[in-house]
Amino acid sequence: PKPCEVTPAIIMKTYACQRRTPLKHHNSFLTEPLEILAENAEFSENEGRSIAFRRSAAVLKALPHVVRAMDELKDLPCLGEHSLRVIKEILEDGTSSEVESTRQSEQFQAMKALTGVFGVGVRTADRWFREGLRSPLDLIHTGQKLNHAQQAGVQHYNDLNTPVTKKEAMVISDIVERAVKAVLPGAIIILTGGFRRGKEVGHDVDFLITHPEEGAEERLMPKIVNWLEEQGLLLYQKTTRNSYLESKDGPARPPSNMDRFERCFSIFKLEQSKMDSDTQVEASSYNSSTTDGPEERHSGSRWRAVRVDLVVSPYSQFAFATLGWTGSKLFERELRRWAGQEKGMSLSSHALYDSKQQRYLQANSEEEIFAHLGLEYIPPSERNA
Ligand code: TTP
Ligand code: MN
Ligand code: MN
Ligand code: MN
Repeated sequence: PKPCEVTPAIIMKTYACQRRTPLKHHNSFLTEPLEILAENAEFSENEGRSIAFRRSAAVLKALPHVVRAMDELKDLPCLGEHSLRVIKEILEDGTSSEVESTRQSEQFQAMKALTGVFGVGVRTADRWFREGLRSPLDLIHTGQKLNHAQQAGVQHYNDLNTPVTKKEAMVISDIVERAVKAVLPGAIIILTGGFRRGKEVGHDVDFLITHPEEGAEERLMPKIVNWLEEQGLLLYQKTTRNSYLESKDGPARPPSNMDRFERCFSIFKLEQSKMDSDTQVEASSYNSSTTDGPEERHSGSRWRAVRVDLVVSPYSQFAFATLGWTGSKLFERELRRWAGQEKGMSLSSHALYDSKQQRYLQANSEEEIFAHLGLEYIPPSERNA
């Protein structure tokens, strides 16, 4: 080694969409605790606080080395006083007392369990918590009034809280392809969400569907859903119509980060192959002991419930939809913040509007969208902020 070699300074950009964030990084021992605090802030509907912790964690995920001392952090953006305090405690003591007491708290654990029910958001979980409920079983025992989604969520609680593997995602991809090809030949289907970013497991499987002939994709979802239902592949589905076409202001900025595509939140009934079932017998028999119907488990066919999101986009919006549905959620949020604050533009999963030029900027690929935004292209595998 040369005698006067210096460690080059790490240049850490402020927005997560300006940085490469790989899936596997070096600082989980810091990011996981910070994300516990972020999650806890979400449970108390303190969004600002939650975002601050998530931004701190994202900076540490982008570092090319393990953090060992506080002075390594002095030139990094986004690290607020509270996050720094937590990091310092972990570096010195191995754990943070605030994080550990949060993890142990009855409220955190109950909120985690209750929001873990498909169809239950923070508001509902919080109301139940204040009424003394702590777990999905309490919902059954106290005879809570549940909507259809929540009923399915309770019924398949264990399955839906068992991570979906890449292998299962591939089996579901094949099914979705068969369904879509059967009802609209020539359609294009891509896997989005965490699996597109290279994750090994996910909480669901996300798909985006389009057709090169603009308009051919209209009202496609009910046909896909019918096909799947005829094959007995769906345990639950809720289809929402495209509200973008129908909004009277045309393709103006959608009010929130919720997009308006035709979409389907569903639960698939995934048959488990002989090979898999040999290794999963134990897992599914203890699964069935709580909420999943035991009679179904004993009937010979082994299956499990998996959450699947289907989204249909017109071809002209496909690049925006692909970018918007690939995530991560923080990466998406940062892209929109960058567009608004730094570029005077408005980005959604439908379009990019340039306020200065007062016009929409077209794009046929994600690369073109990054270019419009003046950002270096970040591939999906590096969007794991
Ligand atoms: P998720 O499926 O919630 O998250 P994920 O796939 O990144 O992680 P996991 O493995 O836990 O499933 O969302 C995927 C992307 O879809 C996310 O970037 C945000 C986007 N999205 C929308 O654009 N609109 C929505 O209404 C929802 C729910 C998600
Ligand atoms: Mn590395
Ligand atoms: Mn997902
Ligand atoms: Mn999803």
